[in-house]
Amino acid sequence: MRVESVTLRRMNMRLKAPFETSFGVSFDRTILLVELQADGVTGWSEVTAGEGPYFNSEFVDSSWLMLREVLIPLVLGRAIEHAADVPGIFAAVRGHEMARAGIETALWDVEAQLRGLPLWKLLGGTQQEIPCGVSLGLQATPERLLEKVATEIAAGYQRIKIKIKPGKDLTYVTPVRKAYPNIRLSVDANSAYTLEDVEHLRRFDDYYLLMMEQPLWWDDIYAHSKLQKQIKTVLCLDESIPHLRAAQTAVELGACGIINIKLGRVGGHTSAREIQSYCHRKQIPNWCGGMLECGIGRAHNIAVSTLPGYTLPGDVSASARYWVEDVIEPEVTVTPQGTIHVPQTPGLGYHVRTDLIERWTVEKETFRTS
Ligand code: OSB
Ligand code: MG
Repeated sequence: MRVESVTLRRMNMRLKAPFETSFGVSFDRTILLVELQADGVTGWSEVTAGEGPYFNSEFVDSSWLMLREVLIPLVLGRAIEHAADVPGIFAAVRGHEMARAGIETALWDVEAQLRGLPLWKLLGGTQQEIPCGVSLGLQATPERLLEKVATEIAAGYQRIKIKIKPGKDLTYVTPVRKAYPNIRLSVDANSAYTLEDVEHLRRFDDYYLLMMEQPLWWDDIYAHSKLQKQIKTVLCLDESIPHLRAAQTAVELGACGIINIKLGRVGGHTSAREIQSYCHRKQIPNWCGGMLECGIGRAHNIAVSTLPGYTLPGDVSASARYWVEDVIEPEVTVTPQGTIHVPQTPGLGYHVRTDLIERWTVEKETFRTS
C-alpha cells in the first residue's frame, strides 16, 4: 500500500446529554477524524483523544500537532506492506498512542478493503455477535441514576458500569445493587482515589461487583498491585495500560484481574492484538472500552471486540445513546439481548456519511505526496 494522502478533520458533534466523569464533564465532542488514501482506497479512523489532557496526557490539539509534524511525514508516499508494520515505522516516537492509532487504524481499514475482507476478519476475530454493556456518567442524584439503569436494563444491556468519585460512590451504588441484586455491575473511578482510601475502597467488597476500574493514579500500576492485595473486588486497569509491556507488568505484579483494551489508548489494532493475545494466554479477561466515539471509532471498536478473550461485555453501545444522528450507515444498533451483530462487508463494514462529516467539520487539512 502506498499512502497517497491524509486528511485531518476537526468535527463538532452535539452529545444528546452531557457525560460526567471524575475528571470533568463533556457537553459536546470535538472529534478528530483521519481520512487516509492508499492505492486509491479511502480508510477512516477516529483519534480518541479528549478535548483536554484529563483522561491521559493526549488531547485533540496535541494529536493534530503530532500527526502533522511527525507521524504523517513518516508515512506519506511510503509503501507499507501491512498496517501491522506501522508501529515499527513509528518506533522512534515516544508516547502519543492515540495519535499513532489514528494512522495505523485507518490503514487497517484500507488493507481490509483491498483484501475484500471485513476488518474484524482480517484482525483474526472469531465472534460474530458481541456482548454489550453501558457506561453511565456521574448523575445529579441516586434517583436519576436508578432511572438511567432501568432504561438500559430494559434495552437489554448485559452490564452496567457506574462512574464514581469520592462523595459520589456508595450512595449511588447501594440503591442500584438493592434494586438489581443480580445484574453484572461495575464501577469506574478514572483515578479519583489514592492509597489513603484503602479502607473506604474495601467497603465495595460487599457489593459483589464484576470489577472496579482504575481507582488510583492513571500512571501507577504498582499502587494498584498494593490495593489489589487488600481488597476482594477484582481491579480492572484502563488508563495505566498504553502498551503490551504495561499489561505484562500489571499481570505479573497482580495489579488487576481484568484489562480494558481501548484502541486509541494502546496505539492501534496491532498493539491491541498483542495485549489481547497475551491476556488470553494468561487467562485475563478483556473487554473493549469506549471514548464516546462517533460511528467511525465505534466501528473499529466492534472489530476489536470480535477477537478471542473479549469475553466480558464492553462499553461499545448503540449510536443512538450518544448521537441524534451518527456519521455511519447503518448506525450501530443493539439487539434486545444486548448484543451487536458484526458487519459482513469489507473494511469497517459501515457506509461513512461524508455529507454529515463535511457539514460538522470546523477545520480541515490535507497532506499529499508532492
Ligand atoms: O474511562 O471508560 C472510561 C468516557 C470518556 C473517557 C473515559 C471513559 C469513558 C467512558 C465512556 O466510560 C464509554 C463509552 O464510550 O460509552
Ligand atoms: Mg475507564
